[in-house]
Amino acid sequence: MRKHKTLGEFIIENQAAFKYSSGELSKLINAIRLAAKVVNHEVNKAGLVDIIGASGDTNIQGEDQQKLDVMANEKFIQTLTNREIVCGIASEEEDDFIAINSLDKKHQNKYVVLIDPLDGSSNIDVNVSVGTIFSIYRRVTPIGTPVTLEDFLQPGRNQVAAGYVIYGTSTMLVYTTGHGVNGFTLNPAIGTFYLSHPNMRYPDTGKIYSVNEGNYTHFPQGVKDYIKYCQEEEGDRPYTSRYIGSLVSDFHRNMIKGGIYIYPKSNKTENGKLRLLYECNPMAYIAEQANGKASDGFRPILDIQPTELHQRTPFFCGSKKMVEKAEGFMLKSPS
Ligand code: P6P
Repeated sequence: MRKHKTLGEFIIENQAAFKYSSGELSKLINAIRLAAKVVNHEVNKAGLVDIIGASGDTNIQGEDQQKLDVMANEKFIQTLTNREIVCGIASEEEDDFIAINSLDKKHQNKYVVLIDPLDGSSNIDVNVSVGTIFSIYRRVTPIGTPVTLEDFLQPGRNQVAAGYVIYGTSTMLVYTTGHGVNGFTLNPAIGTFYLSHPNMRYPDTGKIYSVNEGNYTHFPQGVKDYIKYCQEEEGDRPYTSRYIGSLVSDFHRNMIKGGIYIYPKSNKTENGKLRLLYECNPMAYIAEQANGKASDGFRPILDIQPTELHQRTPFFCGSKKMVEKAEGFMLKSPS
C-alpha cells in the first residue's frame, strides 16, 4: 500500500519554498496542527460531556459564545503564544488584538495570526461540521517595537499563509503558503495528519450554489437575479442548492465538487455577515491558490484595505466561472 506523506514530512520538504524563513513556517503550522488535534478531541466528545451550550458570555459580534468557542480560542492562543514566532494574535472571540511580548527576545517575533477559532459554532449542538480558520502575515512595523493594529489591518494579498481545519466526518487541515493548496486528513488513532488531497483545485465551473435563501427578499437585485439564473431550466441548470450554514464545510465541498458560496449584503446587514480579516481573507487566499475566485461582488477580496479588526464584507467565493457570472448580475443591478 502506498505510504501517504505526513504533514510533518510535507512541511520539511516544502519549507525551502517559504520565501521568508524555513524554520518559522514549520513552527507556525506545527502550532496550528497541535491546537487542531486538541480542539478536534474536544469537539468530537462534546456531545458526551457538559461542554455544549453557551458559556453565558457574548463576543464582540454580540453572538452567544458557545463553550467550545471559548475552549478553541484559548487552545489556539496558547499554542501560538508558546512558539516564540508570533508577535500578535487577533481572534473573532477577542475584542482587541493580543500582543505577545516574548520574554527574552524584545519584540523579535515576526508574524501575526488572525483566527476564527470555531466557525459555525451554532451548529455544534446539532452535530454539524464546524471549523477553524487562520490567516498569517509578517508584521509590517519594525522588529523590536510592540506590535500595532497596523500589523493586522493588511490587505489579504499580503498573507504568507492561510488555512482551515474542518472538524467533520473526518478532521482535515487544508492550507496554502502561496504554492497551491494541500489537504491533510487526521488519523485520530495515532494523531497524525496525512497528505490526502494534494494540490486541491476548484473545477472551473460547477453546479452547486450555497446561499441562505431565507434572506432572499433582503438581497440586492443582482443576487436575486443570479439565484433565479441558477434555478432556470436551461443547459446544465438548474443547479443544486446546498447550504450547511458552516462556511468551512460549504467552502470545502464546493472546492472539491465545484460551486459558489455567497453571503451578500442585505438591507438587514449592510456589509453582509462574514468578517473580512479572519474568515473572508484566508478563504479568498485559499480559493485563488486553488484556481478559484473570491470577491465582494465587484472587487477581489484580497485587494480590500481593512480599516477595522472585525469589519464585515459581502462574500462571493468559488469556481471562477460561477463567481464571474454572479459578478455580472451584480454589475447590472448592484443594489
Ligand atoms: P446564516 C457561521 O455563523 C457563519 O459565520 C458561517 O460559518 C456560515 O456560513 C454563516 O455564518 C451562516 O450564516 O446567517 O446563514 O446562518
